[in-house]
Amino acid sequence: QNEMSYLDLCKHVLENGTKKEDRTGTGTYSAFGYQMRFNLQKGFPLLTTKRVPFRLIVSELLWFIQGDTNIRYLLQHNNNIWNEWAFESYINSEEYNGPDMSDFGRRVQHDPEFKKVYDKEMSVFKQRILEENDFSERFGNLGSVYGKQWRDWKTSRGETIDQLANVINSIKTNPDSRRHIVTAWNPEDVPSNMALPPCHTMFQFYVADGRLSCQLYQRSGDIFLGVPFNIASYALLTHLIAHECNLEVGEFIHTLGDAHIYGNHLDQIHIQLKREPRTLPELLLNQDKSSLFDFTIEDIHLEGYDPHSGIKAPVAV
Ligand code: DHF
Ligand code: TMP
Repeated sequence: QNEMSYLDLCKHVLENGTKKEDRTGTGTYSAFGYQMRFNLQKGFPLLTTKRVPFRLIVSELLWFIQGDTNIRYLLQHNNNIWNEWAFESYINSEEYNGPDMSDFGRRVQHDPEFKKVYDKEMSVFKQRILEENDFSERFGNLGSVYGKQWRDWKTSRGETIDQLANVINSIKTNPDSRRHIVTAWNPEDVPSNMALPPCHTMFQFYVADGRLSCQLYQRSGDIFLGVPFNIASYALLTHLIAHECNLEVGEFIHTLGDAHIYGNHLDQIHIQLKREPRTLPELLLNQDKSSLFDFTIEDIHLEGYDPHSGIKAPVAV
């Protein structure tokens, strides 16, 4: 069963992980180097041992595919998963003169009074991103993150490269190639030019027996919050590209560098590990669309998703 490979990852890190400090000051249990395989013929790998909000995964992936790096699109689709990283650059700017927001990610978890002030500032911030064009251009942009590197990689000669269009073209015209690669890791832009250096660093496609497979190298994986999103997101991308290239789907192979469970996610992970995985859902794509670039949220549906209840956890900023 596909979901077991995720649950095994959780167990592996609980049993073998090293207690390790991290950038966010939260503290993690971490292991280095781990690989999971998901057979996409055997259902769509959206976890059932907790509810994972698929609509957020769809809008985030379409945002990448469109080459967009501004959280305005996400907010328009009620997707708040990138807010903290845009907010961070706003409060560190000259323009911000509200209450002290330093270290907000940790303070909201322990200080209810501060949380009220933060929630208010965040809601004003979101409102302004949605309503004010110039504000959104200055503070909604996360920098040279995924969408930028996938669709609009800047070369030293001042040209741009559309890696995603190129890789689709190479899958169609030269399926046996060993060079179907997209990289989000641009050393020139790391770390100064972006909100968060890309976690999903590079991915490669592979065609055999009429099936398209994808392998992702993720340098850093937040096992409880980020990884379930990442699995579903790349599985969806593989389906969309297979659909455009008239191929069946093969496997999604997920290779992790620093695979970690945050210290404040342990209770959640233990709850999840006690649950019995259920049958995976199936993905339904609008058959009238063919190009990856034409897909909208309404063209992508899941059938038969019947997960256990959601489990809340704080995100480390
Ligand atoms: N930082 C950290 N520390 N971990 C991450 O996973 C992470 N992911 C980022 C950006 N920075 C990150 C982008 N992706 C959530 C999921 C993915 C994600 C960011 C946040 C998240 O909080 N998921 C919640 C539900 C959120 C909601 O419903 O709005 C979850 O329970 O899955
Ligand atoms: P880092 O840049 O210090 O590695 O912090 C990034 C954190 O975000 C780390 O916990 C991994 C997590 N993360 C994911 O797991 N998946 C994602 O897609 C993103 C953007 C981040």
